[in-house]
Amino acid sequence: MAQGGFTLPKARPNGPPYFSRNQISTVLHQVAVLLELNGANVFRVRSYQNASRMLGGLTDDLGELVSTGRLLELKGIGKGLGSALTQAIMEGRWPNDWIDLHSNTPEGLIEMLGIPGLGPKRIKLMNEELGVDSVASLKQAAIDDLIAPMKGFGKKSQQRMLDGIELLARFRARRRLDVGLMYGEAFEAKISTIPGVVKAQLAGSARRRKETIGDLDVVVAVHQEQLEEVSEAILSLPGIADVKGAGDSKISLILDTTIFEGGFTVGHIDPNVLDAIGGDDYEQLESGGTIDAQVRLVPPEVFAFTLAYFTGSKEHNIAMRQRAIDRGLKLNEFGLIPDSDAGELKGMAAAKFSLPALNEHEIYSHLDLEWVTPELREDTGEILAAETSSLPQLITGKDIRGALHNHTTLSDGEATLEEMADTARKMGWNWLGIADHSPTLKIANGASAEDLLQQGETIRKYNASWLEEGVEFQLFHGVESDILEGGKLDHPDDVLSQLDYTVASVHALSKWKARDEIQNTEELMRCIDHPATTILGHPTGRILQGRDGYEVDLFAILEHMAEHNEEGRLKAVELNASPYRLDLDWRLCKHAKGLGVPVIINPDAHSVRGLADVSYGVMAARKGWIEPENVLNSLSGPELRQKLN
Ligand code: DGT
Ligand code: CA
Ligand code: CA
Ligand code: ZN
Repeated sequence: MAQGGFTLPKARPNGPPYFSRNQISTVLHQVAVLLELNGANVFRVRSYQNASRMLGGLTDDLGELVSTGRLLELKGIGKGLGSALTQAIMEGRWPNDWIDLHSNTPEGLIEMLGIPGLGPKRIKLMNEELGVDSVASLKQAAIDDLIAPMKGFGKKSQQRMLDGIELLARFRARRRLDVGLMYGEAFEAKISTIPGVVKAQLAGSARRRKETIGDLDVVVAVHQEQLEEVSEAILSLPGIADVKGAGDSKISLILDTTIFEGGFTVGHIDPNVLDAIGGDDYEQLESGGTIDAQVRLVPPEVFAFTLAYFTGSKEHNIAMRQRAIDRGLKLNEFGLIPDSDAGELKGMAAAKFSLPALNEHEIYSHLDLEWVTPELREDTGEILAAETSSLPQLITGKDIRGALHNHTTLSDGEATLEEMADTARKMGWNWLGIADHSPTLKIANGASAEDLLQQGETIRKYNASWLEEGVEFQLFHGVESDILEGGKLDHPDDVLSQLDYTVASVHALSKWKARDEIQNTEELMRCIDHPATTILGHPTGRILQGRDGYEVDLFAILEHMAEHNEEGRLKAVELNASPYRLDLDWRLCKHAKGLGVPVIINPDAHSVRGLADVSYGVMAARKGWIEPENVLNSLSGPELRQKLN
């Protein structure tokens, strides 16, 4: 029972104190919630809540607090609670009534706590009056319109529950790449430091840099004689909400945010995006989330095979296995085994006869292939390319010299023009483009033409003084114009013509989603035809885990853009690098590349920190076979200026 991370943490091996202050504070909060679910007296519930808050805010050493007796002197810690905490901290044992509360509360009720905006009091009420005892039965009750008539509920809160259930399901099923990588890298790092671990590496979709991650797969090399110790050490790592299964060579578990020592926070999110992923509830959803992880423990000589297998994709594996079969070999997670040797043997027994491979390069080489970088392993032509020495020379973070879609305090950014420029220079960039929102987008504080042109003056002034000082850095001045009715841009032509470039983006999603593919495609094409349009911003408007984009025929759009480029008019497609978007999708990058439509990887930064999001765009671009010459980001400032003119 560990829905939503409602578990009692295991005592760490070398206490006291056997638990951290964070753990104690979390458990007190959980107990309060469980008490409330079970209809306990409000004063009792409140005393646990208060104690949780108070201990969470202390900086004192827990062991000292107990041994000096100061714990009992704290306001709000009564005798009963004091001795319960003393036992937990000094002996590593949770009080029996807390254990009972955790194991006797129906799982379905705890599961419901994960629904944004729903607390224990209302869950209890609905349980008593409607017999609702799980997320599924709550959903049915809402659909049947049984919740709205209840006192203190109403239509609006019923609808909000339905929306919350849908969001929760989405966040439970998959996590965005940035979140998945945070968990994966933290977990990989923790396993790597366990004595006896030769090597630990993240595999699966996280290693392939897919835009969302189902579960984490980690492969660990360990000598057989240390297997047991290492397994035990993994199972007692912090951040494990529950263990689903633990065998000799495979551990399945659920991780929660306690894996992050510095806590888990979400940074500034642009309101447009936030709206699609739960608004005010988003932080609760994300930080209350969990992610499954599967760990495979194998001997060091098998490691490369297991890593390759669990990196996938399944489709890539199938193609690789077929290639092995064609050569009289059997490829699996244990080895690459000649048919003649393995006979009837299976698994690790057959692996003894495997061709050796110290790393993945050697596996590919046994099959007459160049090593394929994990991002490309989707069976979309990479095996043929690896056979014929024609794998792309993929873009890396070092190739990025600047980006064109960034916001400042002139619209909805958090940082000034100066701060953004300064950070870009410190990142080693050669140039930076500023494209604040246009007037129609009120929610993003779109700037007036006058303010925009004023910003241009400032930019020219900085550029002139950098030129004079011999600083190899320059700013480009653009706008992120809303695409209005009929594919029109949001400023008059005489304003647009004074800018270096225009990023044209759709923001009025509901209108675009209400129309069909043909209409949307036509409007976008009309907008692209506008002489001022340089870049098509976040081309589908999708928000990962939030909403699908509007319907549009991007193949037709890219072909249309290709025609413009052939005739010498620069029309670039944005790969919006925000991990919430990653739009253009990597699956279409290869198509843009084939058509000769330049791609621009844009962080869509709303803060100085946001500039670093460009790295997620690079991941997606790599996955889409993009090489440095396919993007505008690899140009030097002077080269880009020439191209924009
Ligand atoms: P995810 O977790 O849904 O984001 O995607 P993956 O790719 O991480 O998939 P997962 O976790 O189910 O399995 C990890 C890798 O293991 C997968 O990419 C390829 C390999 N694998 C799993 N099942 C099969 C299978 O039935 N056949 C083959 N050939 N490979 C498999
Ligand atoms: Ca996976
Ligand atoms: Ca898996
Ligand atoms: Zn923007």
